[in-house]
Amino acid sequence: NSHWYSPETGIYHSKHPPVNLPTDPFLDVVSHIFSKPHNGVSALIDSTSGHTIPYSHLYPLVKSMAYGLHQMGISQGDVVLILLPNSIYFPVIVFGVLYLGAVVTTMNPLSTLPEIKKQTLDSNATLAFTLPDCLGKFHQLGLRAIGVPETGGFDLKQMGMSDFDKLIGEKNPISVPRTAIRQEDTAAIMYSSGTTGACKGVVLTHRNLISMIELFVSFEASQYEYSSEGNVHLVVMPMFHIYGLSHSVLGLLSLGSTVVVMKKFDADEMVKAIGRYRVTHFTAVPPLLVALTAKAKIVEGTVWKSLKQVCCGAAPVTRKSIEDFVQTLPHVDFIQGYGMTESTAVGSRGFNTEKCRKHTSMGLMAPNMEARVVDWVTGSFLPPRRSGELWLRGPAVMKGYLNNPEATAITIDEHGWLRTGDIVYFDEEGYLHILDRLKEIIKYKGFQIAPAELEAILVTHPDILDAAVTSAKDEEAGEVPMAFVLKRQGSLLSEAAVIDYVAMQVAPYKKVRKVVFTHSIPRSAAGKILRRELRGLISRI
Ligand code: 4UU
Repeated sequence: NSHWYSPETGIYHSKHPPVNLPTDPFLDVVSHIFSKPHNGVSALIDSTSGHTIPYSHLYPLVKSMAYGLHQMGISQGDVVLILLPNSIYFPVIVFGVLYLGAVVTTMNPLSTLPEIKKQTLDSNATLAFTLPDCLGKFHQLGLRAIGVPETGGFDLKQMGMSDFDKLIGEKNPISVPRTAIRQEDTAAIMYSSGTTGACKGVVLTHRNLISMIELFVSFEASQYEYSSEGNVHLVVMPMFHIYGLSHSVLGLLSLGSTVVVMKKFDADEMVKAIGRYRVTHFTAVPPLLVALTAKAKIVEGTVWKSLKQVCCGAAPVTRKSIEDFVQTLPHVDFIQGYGMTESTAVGSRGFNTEKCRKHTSMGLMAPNMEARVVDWVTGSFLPPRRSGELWLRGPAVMKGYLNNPEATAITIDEHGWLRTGDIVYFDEEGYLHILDRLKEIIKYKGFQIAPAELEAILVTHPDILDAAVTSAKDEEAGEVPMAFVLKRQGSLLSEAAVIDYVAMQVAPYKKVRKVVFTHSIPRSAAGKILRRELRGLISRI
C-alpha cells in the first residue's frame, strides 16, 4: 500500500505517474495539437447527415468564430450561453469563445423560459447560441442570440446565408486581439447543485480544463494506444453536460480522435452510425449501455467488429447491466469513469488488463489527483476497504461556486479538499468503488436534478402546504424524482395534477414522476428536510 496510500495523512495518491501541466492558457495548449498534420482525418462528423469538419478546417473555423464574436463585441470575460443539442458546431463555438478569453456556459436545450432567464442572469451571459426555433425565447428575455443551423453542412465559401454562417464565414480572419489570458481566469461556468440546495454556477478555469485534457493527451493515449488516426468515438452524451463537454468536446478533439456526433439518441441510428463510421469507442450512461446491449443481441453481423471500448459513467450502473454487456460483446473493453462537474469531470477511470478486470469499479484515481475517504460522522480518514465520503484534491477541482462564498466554503475546505457527497471505498489494489450518495442530487439518466428546485416550485401551488422531493429507483432511468406532498385539508388535488404543475415549469427530464400524499414532511428542528427519513418512507410504500 505504501506508494499510493499513506496511513499517516489518509491520502490516496494516484497510482499513475504525475503529468506535467503546461503553463499556457487553454487555447494555446490545444492549438499546438490542432495544428499538427492530421492527414485528412475528420474531427467532427454529423451522424445523420454525414457532414464533416476535417481537422485541417477545425482551427481555421475556430479562429473565424473568434473573429466573428470579436466583431460582435464579445471580449475577454464576457459570458456566452450555449443552449444546443449536440452538433458539429458546438465544439467550434466553445473553442472560439475560449480563444477570446471569454467564458462558456451551457444549458439543456429543452430548458424552459424561467430556467433560461435564471441562468442567464446568474452567469451574466450577454450572447446566446441556440436552435433557430428557440430564438423567440431569447427575444423575450431581451438577450442577443444566434441561431445555429440544425443540420446541413457549413460551406466556407457560402456567405451571407444566416447569422451563423456570417459569423464563421470569414476565411482569413485578421488576427483577433488577444489580451493576456491567465490560467486562473474563468473558462466555463457549468451548473450543478453540488451536495445541497439549488443549482449553482461551477467556475472552471483554464487550468482546470488543461488538467482535464492532459488526462487524455498524456495519459489515456498511453493507456489505450490511441492512434490519432484510428479512433472513432460515437458521442451521444450531451455536450452541454460536463461529461460530454470535457470528454467529447475538449478531450477527444485534443487527442486528435474522430468524433461522430449524434444529436438525439435513437437505438437504430446508433447501430447504423457504429457500422457506417466503424466506431471504435462509445461513451455511455447506464440507460445507453442497456440499449446498446439490447441491440447487440438482435443485430448480428460485422457491425460490432470495429468497437473496442465502451465507457460508462455519470450514474450507478447495475452489475447485471455490466455482465449482460460483457457477455454479449466479449471483444469490447468495458470501463467505468467517475467524475463530477465540480472536478471538471476528472476523478477516476478504469483500464483493463488481462489480469485485472474490475468492471464494477470506477477504476484508478486520475494522475495528479489525490483522494481521501472520510467518516462523515467522526471526520476520521479511512484506509482501503473502509467506506466513507470521498474527498478530492488536485488541479481539476473548480475554483468555487459563482458569487457564492458560503456554498464554496462548505464544499471545498481550506486545504483544497472537495467534498464529493459520494460514499465510496478503495479496494486493496487502489480501485475506487462507489456505494451510495450522501448528497441530495437525483440522477435521471445521468442528468442532475436538484430536489430543492422542485420543492420550491411545489410549494408555490395554492393547495400544497409543504413538499419534499427525493429519488425513487427506476428500471429505465436509474432514478426519478418522487414528491412527498402535504396538501391543504379538503383539497382535491390529484397526483396527476401535481405532476403537471411541475412539468409545465421545468425541462422534461426534471419532471416529478411519482407523488405520494402524506400527513407530514420529516424536518429537523431547524426546518431542514430529513432526506434519509424520506428514503426510509419509500421502502414502506
Ligand atoms: C456512479 O456526471 C457527472 C460526470 C460524469 C463522468 C463520467 C465518466 C465524468 C468522467 C467520466 O469519465 O457529473 P455530475 O456533476 O453531473 O454528477 C456527479 C455525480 C457524482 O458525484 C456521482 O454521484 O454523478 C455520480 N457519478 C457516478 N455514479 C458520476 N460517475 C458515476 C459512476 N457511477 N461511474
